[in-house]
Amino acid sequence: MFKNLFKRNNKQEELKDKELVSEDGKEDSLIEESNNLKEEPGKSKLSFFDKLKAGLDKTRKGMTEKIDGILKSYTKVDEELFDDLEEILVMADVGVNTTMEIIDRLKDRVREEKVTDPNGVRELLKEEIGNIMKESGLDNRLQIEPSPAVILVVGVNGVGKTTTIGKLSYKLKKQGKKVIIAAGDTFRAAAIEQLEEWSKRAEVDIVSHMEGADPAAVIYDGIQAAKARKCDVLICDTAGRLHNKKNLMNELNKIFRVIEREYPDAKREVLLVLDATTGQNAISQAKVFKEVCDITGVVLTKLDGTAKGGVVIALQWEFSLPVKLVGIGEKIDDLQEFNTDDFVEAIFN
Ligand SMILES: Nc1nc2c(ncn2[C@@H]2O[C@H](COP(=O)(O)OP(=O)(O)OP(=O)(O)O)[C@@H](O)[C@H]2O)c(=O)[nH]1
Ligand SMILES: [Mg+2]
Repeated sequence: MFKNLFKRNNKQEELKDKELVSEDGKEDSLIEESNNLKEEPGKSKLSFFDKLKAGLDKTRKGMTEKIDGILKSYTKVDEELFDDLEEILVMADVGVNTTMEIIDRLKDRVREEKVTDPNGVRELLKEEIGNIMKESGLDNRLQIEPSPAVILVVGVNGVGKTTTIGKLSYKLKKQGKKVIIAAGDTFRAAAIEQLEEWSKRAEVDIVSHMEGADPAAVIYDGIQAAKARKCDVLICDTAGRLHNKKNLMNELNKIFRVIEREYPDAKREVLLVLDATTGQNAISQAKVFKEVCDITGVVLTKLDGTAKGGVVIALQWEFSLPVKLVGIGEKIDDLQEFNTDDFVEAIFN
């Protein structure tokens, strides 16, 4: 009965081998195409929800529209229908375990509510996806009140950490917060310059050292500057190019120790940035980072360029990681706070 799932599972095992390797640029053409739909910051006529919907367009096409097609092609609710739904969810990167759980619950609901018309299954599926995402009682809001707060941004290279920091600085500044950023990715000069560019665009202060400097020393200076300038939020970039888990753990632990010692009263967020276009690879990265440090939330970027948005469901249910922000484009205002109800509405409506 799970023949399709097992086929898919092998593919996922292959992807797991690529842990900590991002697939940067994989769906570039899709990203470009989708970004052309966006308007300039400040001139956007789209509402928050319309923008989210546009950002999830490919996921809706890859998942919900296929579900609708399948439901239309059946005249009764049978085992084969559930198998087809299962396959669509797995292909949309909902993940095998999460998909099986959703389908089991769906079957229970169909039985309990004596649903015989395939069209009746849609609403139940939507509800069960929402339920499973909210089940562990995750709080999707950034915990940065009361001030001060420090946000450490981690993730493998190319996932969108620096871009997210730029967008988030802009967002928080617009909300009236005083923001400062620390260029903790000292791996290459270009990374520091890129963050400096974002600090200009968002009009927030930045603390940086030279290429090759100790990241923990940059964060230390960032903390001193945040205190002296009475900033509400300090956002720290980190390097994505740490080749193995041990290096990653050492570097992050050093940074955590500095924060612990120098800024013990600051609220703390450790945001793991994952690239939605990498689907199951993002899941593998979440596993590795969860082992290395206490991730408090996920930023899922590049949702605009992928049909694999179903990965959000697995992150929240299987890994108990609240998705706090989603990236839906490359522009400064293409970052949104994540909310499960809006997500489910956006893909099902
Ligand atoms: N379409 C789209 N592109 C994004 C999004 N977020 C980031 N990007 C693009 O992804 C690419 C990589 O982003 P960076 O912010 O440099 O990624 P990083 O994680 O800092 O990478 P390293 O510094 O190399 O570790 C850039 O071209 C960004 O414009 C998003 O939400 N949507
Ligand atoms: Mg970067």
